Amino acid sequence: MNSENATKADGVRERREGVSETQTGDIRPRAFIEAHERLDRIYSEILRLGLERHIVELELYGYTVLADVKPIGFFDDLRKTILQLGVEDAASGKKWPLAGPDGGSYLVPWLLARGRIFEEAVMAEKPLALVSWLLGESCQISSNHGHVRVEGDPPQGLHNDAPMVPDPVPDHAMTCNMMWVIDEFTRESGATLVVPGSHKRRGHPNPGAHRTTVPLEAPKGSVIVFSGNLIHGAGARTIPGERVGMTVYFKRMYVQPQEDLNAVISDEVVARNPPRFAHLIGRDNPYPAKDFGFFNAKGMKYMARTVDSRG
Ligand SMILES: O=C(O)CCC(=O)C(=O)O
Ligand SMILES: [Fe+2]
Repeated sequence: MNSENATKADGVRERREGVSETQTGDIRPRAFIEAHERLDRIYSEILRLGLERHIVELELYGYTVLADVKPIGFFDDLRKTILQLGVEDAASGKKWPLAGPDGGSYLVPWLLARGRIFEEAVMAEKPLALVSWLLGESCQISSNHGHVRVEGDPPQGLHNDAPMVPDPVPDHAMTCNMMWVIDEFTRESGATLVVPGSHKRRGHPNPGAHRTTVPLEAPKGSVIVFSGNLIHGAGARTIPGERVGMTVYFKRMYVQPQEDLNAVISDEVVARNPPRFAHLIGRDNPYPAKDFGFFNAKGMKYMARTVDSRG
């Protein structure tokens, strides 16, 4: 390319990427600087909240257990609310069995659209900082479920949370979960079973993987965060009573959500929450385009290039 062409090409690039040399003396494209500012914010949050140990655990094992996320009374309220919504689902013929028609375990879906307490849970700063570490600041909520497991049902099949993605799944997580431990997780109570380190395997489980699992034991009041690449599944409960867990399932922006929460959460609910809530539920998604337009411009900031998978 001759120098005249090079200058022209630079001019085009500057207009497209918003080079900001004249304002700051920093010649990097603005979109590139903004992508790094997003990383800086993730880093500052980890340090501010003292979560460094949890980052090491996520890296080594693919999961980590957080304490002191909310007062224990908050977990009691979650339990009461989830069980009440389960009763309402059953009454209206919408109970979602988790272990076939003869099993007693069930799912309580769409929680984020069904009570203010769930809005508070999804915005809890410690688990959200770890989710942002795994998926980047642009991540969104895919679904929010109560998982009620009772004695007598078989364990859930082992899986990763990358359904429909062929092996090898990407090195980085495309999804991850907060698992709110509303009742103590022990082997007997039906704790989630995991294969530590399997998030590095980049694949769906092999036959026989169940022999390599350990229960994710955690006291009531914990929040477990785990990579969507981790091999896991709910364990079998072998004692009376119910194990209530709650997942907030997160995804990268380009993954389809399990629940179209954006369609059912009102503007009033969005307005009473921190600004990030709107993005988390998909208010500013660039796609799908609406009203015969090309894209929603509010979401375009996340489409800039980055050198990091969190960008
Ligand atoms: O309930 C659990 O322990 C795990 C649930 C789970 O992994 C899922 O539903 O994908
Ligand atoms: Fe799962």
